[in-house]
Amino acid sequence: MDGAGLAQVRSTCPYCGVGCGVTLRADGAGGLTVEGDPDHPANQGRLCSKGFALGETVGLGERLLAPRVNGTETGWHEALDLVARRFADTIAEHGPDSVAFYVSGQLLTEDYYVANKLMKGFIGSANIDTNSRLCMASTVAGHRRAFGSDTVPGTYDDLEQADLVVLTGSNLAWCHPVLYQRLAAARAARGTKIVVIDPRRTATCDIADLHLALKPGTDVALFNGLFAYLRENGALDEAFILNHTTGFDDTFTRASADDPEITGLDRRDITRFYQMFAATERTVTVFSQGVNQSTRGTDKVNAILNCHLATGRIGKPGMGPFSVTGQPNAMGGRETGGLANMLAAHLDLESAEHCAAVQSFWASPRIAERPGLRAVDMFRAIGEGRIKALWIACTNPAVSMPDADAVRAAIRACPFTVVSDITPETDTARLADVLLPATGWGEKDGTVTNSDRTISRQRPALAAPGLARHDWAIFADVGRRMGWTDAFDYRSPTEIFREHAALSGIAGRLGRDFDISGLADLSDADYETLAPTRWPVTATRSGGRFFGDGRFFTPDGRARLLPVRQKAPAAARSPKYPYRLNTGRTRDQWHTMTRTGLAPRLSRHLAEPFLQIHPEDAAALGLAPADLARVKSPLGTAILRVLVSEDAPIGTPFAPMHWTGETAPAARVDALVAPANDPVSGQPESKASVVAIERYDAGWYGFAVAADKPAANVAYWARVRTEAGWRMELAGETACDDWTGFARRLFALDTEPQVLTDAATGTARLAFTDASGRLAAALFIGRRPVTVARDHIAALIGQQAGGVLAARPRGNAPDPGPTVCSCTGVGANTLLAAAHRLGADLDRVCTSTGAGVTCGSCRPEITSLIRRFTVREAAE
Ligand SMILES: Nc1nc2c(c(=O)[nH]1)N[C@H]1C(S)=C(S)[C@@H](COP(=O)(O)OP(=O)(O)OC[C@H]3O[C@@H](n4cnc5c(=O)[nH]c(N)nc54)[C@H](O)[C@@H]3O)O[C@H]1N2
Ligand SMILES: Nc1nc2c(c(=O)[nH]1)N[C@H]1C(S)=C(S)[C@@H](COP(=O)(O)OP(=O)(O)OC[C@H]3O[C@@H](n4cnc5c(=O)[nH]c(N)nc54)[C@H](O)[C@@H]3O)O[C@H]1N2
Ligand code: SF4
Ligand SMILES: [Mo]
Repeated sequence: MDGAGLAQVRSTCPYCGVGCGVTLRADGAGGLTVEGDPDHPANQGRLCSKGFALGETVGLGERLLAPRVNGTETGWHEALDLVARRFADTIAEHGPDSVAFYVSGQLLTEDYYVANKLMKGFIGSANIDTNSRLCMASTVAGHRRAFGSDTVPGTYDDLEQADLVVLTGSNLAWCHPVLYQRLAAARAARGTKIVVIDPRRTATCDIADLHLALKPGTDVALFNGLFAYLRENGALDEAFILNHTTGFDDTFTRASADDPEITGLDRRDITRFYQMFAATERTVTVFSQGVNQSTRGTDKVNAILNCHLATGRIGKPGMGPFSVTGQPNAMGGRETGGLANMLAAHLDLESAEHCAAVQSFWASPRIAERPGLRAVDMFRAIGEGRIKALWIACTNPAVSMPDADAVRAAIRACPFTVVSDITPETDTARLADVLLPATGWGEKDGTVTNSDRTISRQRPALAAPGLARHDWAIFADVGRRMGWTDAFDYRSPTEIFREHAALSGIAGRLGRDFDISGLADLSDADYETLAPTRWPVTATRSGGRFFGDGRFFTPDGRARLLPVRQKAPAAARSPKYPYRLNTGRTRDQWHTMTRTGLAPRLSRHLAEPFLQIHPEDAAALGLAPADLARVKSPLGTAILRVLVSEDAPIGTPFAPMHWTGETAPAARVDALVAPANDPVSGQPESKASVVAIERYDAGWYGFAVAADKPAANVAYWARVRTEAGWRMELAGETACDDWTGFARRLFALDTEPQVLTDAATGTARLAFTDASGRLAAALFIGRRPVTVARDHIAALIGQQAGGVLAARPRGNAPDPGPTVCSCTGVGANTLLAAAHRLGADLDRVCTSTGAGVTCGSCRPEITSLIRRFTVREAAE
């Protein structure tokens, strides 16, 4: 549709796997208003802070608008001829396994389908892997071991119909906020009991009846203990075990051998959890990256599945194991076979029958017959020169892969690297020989599948900018240029979707779970208006749950109970590396920040890379709040701001994964993470690397705000957008004797600043104004971390700001404190003042301040803020 169209378009949020429906309205000037779609089954109109801010992310300021070859803009013909030629030449010389694709769960199903078809069917290698290897691989492997298929049995409704919801390794409040809101509402309405299993106290714990802060990596022992307890207390479903499973005896013997003591939890808490589970038929266990991203990830998954299978609590209303997916199309990627060890349509690469069926359907010259390289091995092979041509699409591995410095070096050294992205300003895009401009969310047209198997349409509301093209069209064009003209002769995503659906019909006939053959004859108009649809969709069934009937996709139709053993994470703590580093997400940023980082309101919340560390660890290390810490692992180093908090367990600090060479180059946490993989799934252990921590004593600390993007070359900096421009934290080794010169370079300004210095304390404050006296930039320097009212100062850019160097809100206006509600910008101090006035009543505090009433994503934090405040007040 043309950008000028003002019609309402229904689409899907491009962030998490909840898959919320959105309604979009283009303003005709490139802008977009975004609202929750009241008719979408996933969210029924709700959105979280990230969804609400989508309109702020569609600007073209940082977009890649034309192909680039070696940094020079070219047309598509030149760029794609080069890509096709280099891939063909490399294959001719070194064979099909000398090339690789590394793709993403953020591609649409149609994009994924074409990329996978090109690699597995025509190039003839299975060297296509995806960032889902870092995300869902352990779940896929665990599902396949237990069910014989990668099937999510239940639906979101189960969370609302359950009487007990166990959340393990999932920070649902921040990572699947709308699902969390649905659960919180169900709890308020019907008293759902909630258990959170996470070493760290997270925002999700605010609705927990029980928080089990187990030692990292001990989930198998906890669930094995549960399995044994259920048996010993007669809580198993003997008939289900007898009729629908195999492996009970071995599993029970194995489970009984593990002692849940190893979790470090209080015996009474463990028993309470086991009693709740045993007593509650309607139990859902939600799991995510605390389970998957582990060298025992697949075993953790099976330990959970064992408990659900042995109680027969699967595939029935309000019960079942539930893997919540991270990316918007993690499921679609699995359906199209985007992983190096899968074939399309949930078919098996190991099965000659399946391979032959797919090859014949594609009429392809060959078909990959053995698994390709999995992400970590793929980048290792690239580093070793075994892969000589690489195409990365829709992911930023130079930041998000473990051992990220080595991955960056490998990509740089690869003889030929193609990157398809929406922006050239990523750590990975900067390494590309050929950079291809893809259309982004709001422009793309296709389908995604969310965590509960619901296929939804992403529809365009904006025109493709510049020369940007859809990812499927780029892959198909290269396929045609490599000589496979008929196989890649697609003119629309509809054609691809129909082909994908038809192939799934063959999979269905071969006894697979993924069958959407009922959609294979969709007309163009039907595809255009396709409403959210849960798979399977066949002539005989549509949507619903799997396995309630006790029939599984294994050869004998029975589910497998799997004996699994507790084992520690790969790296052991030592005197040299005495801490275990946990990593993950914050509420308002998405991965490497290429999109959420464009929305000023999302950068209000936790606007700097940080190390969340327990007060005892901080004291032992001599770290005070707002200090900088240097974190070292055997592989790399990072500098992070210290955030002292009892939420982090002793010995296990937490750091967010979001920061990059573009936003905080010293704070890329994956530079610290060891590439240790789960032996079954190949998923790396992103949450349990060992590190050493010390205070980083900078020679000086700085805070800057500016209308235009500032740029510095100092030991530490972190930069985010604000409504009026930018803000930046800085620190350097040696103090400078010419702060005016430094500030001019930082801001690229040559005017005379207003300067206030104090040689005795080492502070300097500089302000630049434009011709009409409005603040253009300001810099605050000190020998200790700078304490100024940051949000307040950031808001002064572009204003008449005479008093800026006073660095406090003017007059008697109170400092609002760090932002908690990003929708309205309400800060912690404002909320605490309201709680002081009104008491610890969440609704009253929210209503009076305006916080937490737009999207509600910050309500868990407000609850915890006012609760702690009242605890402190009571103690005083
Ligand atoms: N705001 C936001 N939301 C997102 C994303 C984002 O970038 N930002 N990304 C999306 C994606 S792709 C994904 S995969 C999901 C991830 O969603 P989640 O898995 O919920 O998020 P994480 O923060 O990675 O990790 C979850 C929790 O695992 C805990 N954990 C660490 N080690 C262990 C352990 O040994 N056992 C247990 N039980 N828990 C442990 C951590 O303390 C952490 O709180 O989020 C999706 N949603
Ligand atoms: N330490 C640590 N590391 C982790 C994790 C962790 O918990 N801890 N989590 C892991 C997990 S679960 C995940 S999913 C990964 C995520 O890691 P990545 O996939 O590397 O992160 P993103 O920032 O989502 O990267 C998406 C890229 O695609 C671009 N893009 C956006 N839309 C499009 C499009 O339509 N087409 C194209 N071609 N490009 C587009 C974006 O600009 C961006 O550069 O990180 C993993 N890494
Ligand atoms: S919960 Fe938030 S990020 Fe996830 S799909 Fe919904 S609006 Fe998007
Ligand atoms: Mo993920």
